[in-house]
Amino acid sequence: MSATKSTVSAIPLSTNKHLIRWVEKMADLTRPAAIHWVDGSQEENEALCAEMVESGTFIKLNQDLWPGCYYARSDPSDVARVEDRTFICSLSKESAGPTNNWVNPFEMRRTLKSLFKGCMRGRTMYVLAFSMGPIDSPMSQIGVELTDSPYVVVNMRIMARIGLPVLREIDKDVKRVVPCMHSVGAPLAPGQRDVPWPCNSEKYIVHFPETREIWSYGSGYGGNALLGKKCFALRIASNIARDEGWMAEHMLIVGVENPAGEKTYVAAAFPSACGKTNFAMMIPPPGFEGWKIWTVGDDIAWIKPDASGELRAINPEAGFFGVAPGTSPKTNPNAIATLSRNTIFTNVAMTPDRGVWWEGLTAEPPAECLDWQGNVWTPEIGRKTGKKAAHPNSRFTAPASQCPSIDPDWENPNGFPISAFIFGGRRAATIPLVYQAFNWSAGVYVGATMGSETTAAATGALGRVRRDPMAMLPFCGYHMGDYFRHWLTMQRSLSVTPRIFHVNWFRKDEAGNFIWPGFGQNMRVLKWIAERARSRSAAKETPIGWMPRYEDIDWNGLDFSREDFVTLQAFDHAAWRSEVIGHEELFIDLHDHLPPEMIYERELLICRL
Ligand code: TSX
Ligand code: MN
Repeated sequence: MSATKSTVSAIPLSTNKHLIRWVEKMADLTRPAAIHWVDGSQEENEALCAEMVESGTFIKLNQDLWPGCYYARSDPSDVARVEDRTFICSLSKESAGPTNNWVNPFEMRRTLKSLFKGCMRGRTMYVLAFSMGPIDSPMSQIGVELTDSPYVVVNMRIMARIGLPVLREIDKDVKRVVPCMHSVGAPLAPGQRDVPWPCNSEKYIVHFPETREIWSYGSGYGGNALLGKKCFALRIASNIARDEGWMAEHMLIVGVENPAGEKTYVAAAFPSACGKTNFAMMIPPPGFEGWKIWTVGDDIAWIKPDASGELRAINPEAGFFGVAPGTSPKTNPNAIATLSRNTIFTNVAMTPDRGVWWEGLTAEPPAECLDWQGNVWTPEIGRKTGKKAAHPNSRFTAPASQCPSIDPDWENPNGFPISAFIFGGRRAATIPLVYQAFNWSAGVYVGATMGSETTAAATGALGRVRRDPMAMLPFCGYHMGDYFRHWLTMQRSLSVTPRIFHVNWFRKDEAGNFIWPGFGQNMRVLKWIAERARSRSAAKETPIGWMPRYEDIDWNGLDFSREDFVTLQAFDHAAWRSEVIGHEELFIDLHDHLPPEMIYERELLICRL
């Protein structure tokens, strides 16, 4: 026992001896000034928010306009996930694969131990128990995050189920708990003034797949700090899922309801900047009266075969951590309604009446506001300097329960039957609006070779295709080749395999204009997909898969010519030949773990071209 330990006081809110012992051990390592077991209550949440207003981390927004809403500005250096500082520390480098950063786990443990030594001095350590998935779901998983960030606690309260009900579950000692250590890495000396957004320039986001542990140091932002999301629900869960025969996917889940009240659930994976959240909350266009899109999730799906061999999916999250810029009453009215109250905004701009604003929210920018760094911003300053008012990766953290399109049964512990998988990408050329893969392994090939064109110069040459298999490249916690194999193997435990589709809302004509109106009009594509999954809609066979003919799409309420549709769906042999060569880029890196099916599917595709 250390001498300083007496300064740490807390009454554990759990009877679980392993948990209590681990908390003690970690407090001994990190030396917080206090320990706070998070109960998850509203009173506690209000107290934490008030404390953060006091410390300058939060600004309370105008409660008449934005009830229950708070605003945070991060440190300018801590604005996004840090992929080059993200590590998969499996015992062998081989099992992490070439697309993950790997460090020997014993070496990494030594590094982390010295980083975390005393790193919470002067701060409170919060013991944050959370459940990914409804607490009563057999598919959900439990974690405990020890964090010195109250910002993390209040965000996690929106994004996951937290506090007493989860601790009661841990007391039962039946589910394994994933330990998650988090520190902003900014200890306070006695009397030292805190900053609004403490963090450290040295960052580590570390996963130990075998022992199922997460250690995160130096960042307070999003996926780096809300450890239930990308770190647990994708990187660690993908390892658990592979071992246990299920799937942890970077996918939205929606239900498509037809006028007869029949619901078809689909899961969809898109790389970033494709409008995944917009698609998850889509409103059917005029002409689709009686049709409804129900949102189950916008980011992550845990998918498991049930006793009858049907895949069922839950959304492990309880909120949306959405990109703000581009979100508007035009592009996503359901998101705007969701974030109208009880929402945390990070790195957006603030208007003089203590409201929020971001690029794209309104057609006209406010005459003046404070940008995401707190500096005065006007449209003229924006024009002259190119500076954005909101950071491009600014976020809203909003409760899923507030979404007007949330499925009434979204917390069903048994999840929803998945009839189709959709893969997508942002592609100006070559890739048609929609096609259906011939079968499961052809579909896995489609997912494994999907890619998107870069939209920001910072992420590489503009317009270059970056391969992002199943949108999992930054999130798969093991070898990508083994991940494709797991997808292929899943077929054996299924009585019916979901149909697999590929979509591209972003094809352009020769003049550089988008051919497809997108947004709500995507409903027409989704209807064709949902009916294909029920073997109701027709299609024609092409070298790349099944495609709708003009007459297979419901055009009610939209004036879209047969000619434009032909352009949108055009299949070009020469372009597809270079496309297949592009597929090789990632496959070469993965070659020694690449399932033979991927080679065979590629060969079959080449033969058909
Ligand atoms: O989210 C988008 N979706 C999916 C919606 C359900 N976006 C925004 C992407 C940025 C994250 C889209 N942008 C979509 C789309 O389907 N399509 C486009 C391209 C596009 C942009 C503007 C128009 C049309 C297409 N404007 C007009 O037609 C007026
Ligand atoms: Mn995501």
